[in-house]
Amino acid sequence: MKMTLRWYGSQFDTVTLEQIRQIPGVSGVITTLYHLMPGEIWSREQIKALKKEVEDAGLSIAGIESVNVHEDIKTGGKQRDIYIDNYIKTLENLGEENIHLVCYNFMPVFDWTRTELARKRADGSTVLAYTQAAVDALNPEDMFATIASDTNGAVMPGWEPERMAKIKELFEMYKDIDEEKLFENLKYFLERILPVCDKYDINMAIHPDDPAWSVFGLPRIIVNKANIQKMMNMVDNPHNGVTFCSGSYGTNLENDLPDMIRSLKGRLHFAHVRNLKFNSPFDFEEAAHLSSDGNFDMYEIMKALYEIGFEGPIRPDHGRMIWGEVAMPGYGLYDRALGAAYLNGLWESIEKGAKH
Ligand code: CS2
Ligand code: MN
Repeated sequence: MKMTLRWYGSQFDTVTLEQIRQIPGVSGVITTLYHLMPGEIWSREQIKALKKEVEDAGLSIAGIESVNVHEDIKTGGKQRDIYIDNYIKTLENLGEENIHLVCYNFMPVFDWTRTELARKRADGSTVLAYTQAAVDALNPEDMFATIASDTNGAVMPGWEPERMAKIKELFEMYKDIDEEKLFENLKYFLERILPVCDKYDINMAIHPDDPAWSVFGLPRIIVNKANIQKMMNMVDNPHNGVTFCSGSYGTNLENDLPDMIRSLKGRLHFAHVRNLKFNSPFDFEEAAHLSSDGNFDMYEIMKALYEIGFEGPIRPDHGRMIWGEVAMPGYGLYDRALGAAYLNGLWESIEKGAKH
C-alpha cells in the first residue's frame, strides 16, 4: 500500500502540502479540482498545474477524489451523453498526465450525510455524527441549514450551496428512479467510459454510499457485498473497481468488513480506513482511528488488505477535530496525521509478522 492524505487544493484546504510532506510515510496526496462542478471538463492545463504544485512540494498525486458524476448521468436524463462525453474527455486528460486512479460515487443528490458536524466526545474532541432519528425528523433543506453553521467556513463535498439551492429540483429528478434504474444508469455510464480507462490504464474506484442505506427516500446501491459484486459483474473489467471505505460500509453493522475486503481481490483500487463508534445501530459517531476507540478491528481490516496483496493508495479518512484546530469538518491535519501513523504502524507489524 501507499499511504496518502486527501488534499482539497491550496484555495480550499487549511492543511498545506508542506505539512503533509512531514507526516512520516506519506508520499502522495489524493486531490481534486474542487472548484469545478460535476459535468465540467478538466483541462490538461489545470491538471498539469495541479500536478506541478504537488510535485514542487515533494509529493505526488496518487489519485483523484473525486471526479464527480453529473446528476443527469445518475438519473439517465436527457443530457447524459453530453456529460459522459465530458467525463471521458476529463479521463483522457488525466490519463495523458499520467494519473491512473479516479474515485467517484453514484449517490443521488448528496454525498455523505451526517446530522452533526461537531459532536463533542468525552475527551473534548469534536466529530461528525449521524442519528437516524434526526434524519427522520428533518427535511433535506432544513438539514442543510442545520449543518451549514458548523462547517468552519468550508464548503462540504456534495453540499455546495449552489446545489442545495436547487434541492427540490434535484429530488424531482429522482422521483422515478429506483435501485434497479440506478444500477442500469451506472452500467450505461461504465460501459461508455471503460474503453478510455483501458486505453490509459485508469482504475475507476466507486466510493460507497454513506451511510450505507437509503436516506430521504432516495435509492442507494453501493451499500453491501452483494451489490458490489453485482456492480462488478455487470461490467466485468478490472478497471471497474471500488474504493473500500471502512467508515461508509461500516455504517451498516451487518457488513463484515474484512470479509468484504477479501472478496474484492484485484478490484480494490483505493482504501479509506477509519473507525466508527456506535451508540446504537442508528446512532454513530466518527472515532479516532485506533481500534479501541470505536467498533471496528482495525488490525483485521489492515490484515485483510495485506492478504489480498493490496498495493494501491490508502488514506486515513475523516479525523476528529483536536488540539484547537479549525478546519473543514473531518479534514483537519492533526487527527488524520495520527491516523496515518497508526495505520502505518499496523501495516509494518503485519508485514513483518507475515515474513517471520
Ligand atoms: C469521502 C467522500 O469525506 C468523505 O466521506 O470519503 O466524500 C468521498 O470523497 C466521495 O463520496 C467520493 O466520491
Ligand atoms: Mn470514504
